[in-house]
Amino acid sequence: MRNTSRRVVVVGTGFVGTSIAYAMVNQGITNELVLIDVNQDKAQGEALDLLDGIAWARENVKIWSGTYADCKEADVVVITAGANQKPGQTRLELVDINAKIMREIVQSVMATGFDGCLVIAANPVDVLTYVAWQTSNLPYSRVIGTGTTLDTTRFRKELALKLNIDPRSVHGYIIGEHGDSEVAVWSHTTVGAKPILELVVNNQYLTVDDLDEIAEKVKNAAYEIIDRKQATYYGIGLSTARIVKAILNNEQAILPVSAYLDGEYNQRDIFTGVPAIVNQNGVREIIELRIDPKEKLQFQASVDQLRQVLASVKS
Ligand code: 6V0
Repeated sequence: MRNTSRRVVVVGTGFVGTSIAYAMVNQGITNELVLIDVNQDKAQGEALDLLDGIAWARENVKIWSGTYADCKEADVVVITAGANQKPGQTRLELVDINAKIMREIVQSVMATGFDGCLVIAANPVDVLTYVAWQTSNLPYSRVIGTGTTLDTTRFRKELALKLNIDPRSVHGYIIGEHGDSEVAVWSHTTVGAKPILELVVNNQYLTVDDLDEIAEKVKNAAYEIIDRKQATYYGIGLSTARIVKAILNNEQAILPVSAYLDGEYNQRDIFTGVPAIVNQNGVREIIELRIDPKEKLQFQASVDQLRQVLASVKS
């Protein structure tokens, strides 16, 4: 009989790791879920708590708190372990401590013979995805950062609220750094199939000021939430679950993940958020949008910013 298990290991069972786990159980994305944390009691408690609802879940899921040995048979290992932003702190400021944690974890995962996809959510996610790839020796296509998936859902939601349209009917991407230098790609944003820039003509539905305001709101969303509740996790929980689902189901879905650029967008040797086709082998292909000159400059500035931070941790 064909082995039908779909095993996902989540490393780091804090706010983000548990939200990803909960989203996956809720949506029946996986049927084997392993939780690992340096704080074993926490991982154990979270596994027990998640299991308590299993009779009402969409499908049966085996959930346990495990060890790195469980990664050997995993299809996807999601890494969320690391410090999170404190009020006022940028994502890039987390780099030193989290790069060290990332290297340790990826070494432990790879030592088992793991041969699936790594999905990185810890921040600064673009830089840490590079660190994870470098440490893993996996092909770059199999190392994926959550990138701007969260920023993109925030973007679609803000536009949707403004226009009173279902966010799932609003299409567009935030690209570049998951952070302060991210870029809203207005030139390729549509509502239904209608280009958003047509909606600002005559200011009928939106004004140019509205667009600027929305981009700023999306960029600052995490700060607004962290100021009020010290962490953000539901949005990234759903965003990461979406990526894992695309991998496990071999979906060929287009998602704005942090992917390795090898000439696309005129960039090489960097991971950053760009729309990419995701399937069971990770990133199949990067979608290269013909972004406008202003967006190109913004994207370049975002990548430059990432390169600077990456240089400080690259081994
Ligand atoms: P948290 O609630 O402090 O959880 C972190 C967990 O990692 C804790 O349970 C730790 O015990 C554990 N941990 C630390 N070191 C290790 C280790 N070496 N091995 C195993 N486990 C370890 O933080 P939270 O869950 O809120 O955030 C985790 C990371 O996600 C942070 O870097 C956030 O900045 C990042 N986020 C990323 C987002 C994205 O869009 N990619 C969004 C939100 C947060």
